[in-house]
Amino acid sequence: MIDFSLSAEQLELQSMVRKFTKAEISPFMQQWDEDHHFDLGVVNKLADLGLMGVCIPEQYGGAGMDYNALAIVCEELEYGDTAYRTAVSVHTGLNSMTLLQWGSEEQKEQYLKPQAEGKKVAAFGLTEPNAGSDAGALQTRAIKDGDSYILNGAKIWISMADYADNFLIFATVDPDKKHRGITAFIVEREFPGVTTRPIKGKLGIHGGNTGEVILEDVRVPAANRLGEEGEGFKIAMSALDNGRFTVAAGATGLTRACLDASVKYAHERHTFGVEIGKHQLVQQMIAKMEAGYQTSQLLVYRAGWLKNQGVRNTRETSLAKWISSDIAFESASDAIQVHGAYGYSNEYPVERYMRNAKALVIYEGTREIHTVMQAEYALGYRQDRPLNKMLPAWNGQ
Ligand code: COS
Repeated sequence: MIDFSLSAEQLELQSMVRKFTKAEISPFMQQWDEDHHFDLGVVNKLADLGLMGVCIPEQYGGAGMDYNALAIVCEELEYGDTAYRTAVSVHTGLNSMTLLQWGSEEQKEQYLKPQAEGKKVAAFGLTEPNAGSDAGALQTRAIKDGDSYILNGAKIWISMADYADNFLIFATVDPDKKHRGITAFIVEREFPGVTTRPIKGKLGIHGGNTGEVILEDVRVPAANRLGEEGEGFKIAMSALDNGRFTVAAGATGLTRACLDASVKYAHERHTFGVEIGKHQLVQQMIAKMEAGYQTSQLLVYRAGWLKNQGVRNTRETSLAKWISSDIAFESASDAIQVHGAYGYSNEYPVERYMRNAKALVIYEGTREIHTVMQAEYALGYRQDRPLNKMLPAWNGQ
């Protein structure tokens, strides 16, 4: 049976987050973007509404909803701005869901629960100055010392670096082992030797925080190792299966924002004696946004449906991320075109949408990485096998 309807609970969630975005994000966003201001108050309000752990089971402090509920949250938030969806992506998608999948009961109690309750903010530290797409080449070192590890290295392009309480940090215990030496650690900001600093001069997401995380002789208890030594690359990739899902879901929201802004403007603006929506070349751009929005949403919900079943979805998630982020960028570019010269100024939000959309095409796997992955799946060079620890299926109603 195929069911395309949202449940009553999902519809309620959608309406709640839509209202939240309309009241708490959209009215302020142009100014925040101009001022490069990230508002932690928004995250605290999201936490109060249970939205920082929407798909984490109730026993670990979450709202216990399904994985497509997370997609709904991401779509609605990114309709307001990419910054707040990104906060949820790193906190829930990349960090908390990874603790749910790979953590011990003690780690879930100590770290997952306060994160899902929104009492602690979490981020994800994989990328390094010399290891982006080639994540297996990371150089941050972890050296075992008694009952702890000493971490040294630097992470870059870390969303929420300056606000996170907890980081999931990937380091190698043996560089000769390449990706099989990579190991995951839960690192608290409070651990001596952890410092962060913001990255300036970004093209977009001016209203969000992106930074560096520097680790200097950081002593991490062995109890904070997530999974086994050498299991970190798999953990990072499985985290990306969830992070990419949230990016794809956010991209649908951005595309919808482009569509709505363009439709509104197409009714308001008149040229050659008619509103511009009557011109077929404007209609073509609007039709493409509509088709792109529907396509993205179908790909996202299919990936979410697979997550709900507890099966591997790397292939489907990668496809959703690739296509939805490309569509968001093209939609934003077309939305500017529909607005003409006005679209080129920050009097309208569409120039912000385009600057933000470019990030989606780059982070959590560039367009090129996903293109290659899809080709490899099609050619039979890449296959998805079940993992020893899968993201738990959703068993609720
Ligand atoms: N979940 C769990 N394990 C996974 C996995 C996943 N989604 N994807 C791969 N693995 C495992 C593989 O099974 C393989 O295990 P073995 O060593 O036991 O065989 C191992 O990880 C290596 O995987 P693979 O052979 O696919 O690695 P490749 O080097 O071919 O490709 C790519 C890796 C390029 C796909 C990967 O490095 C990648 O996704 N890079 C982009 C990184 C990224 O998105 N960075 C953004 C960070 S957040 S801004």
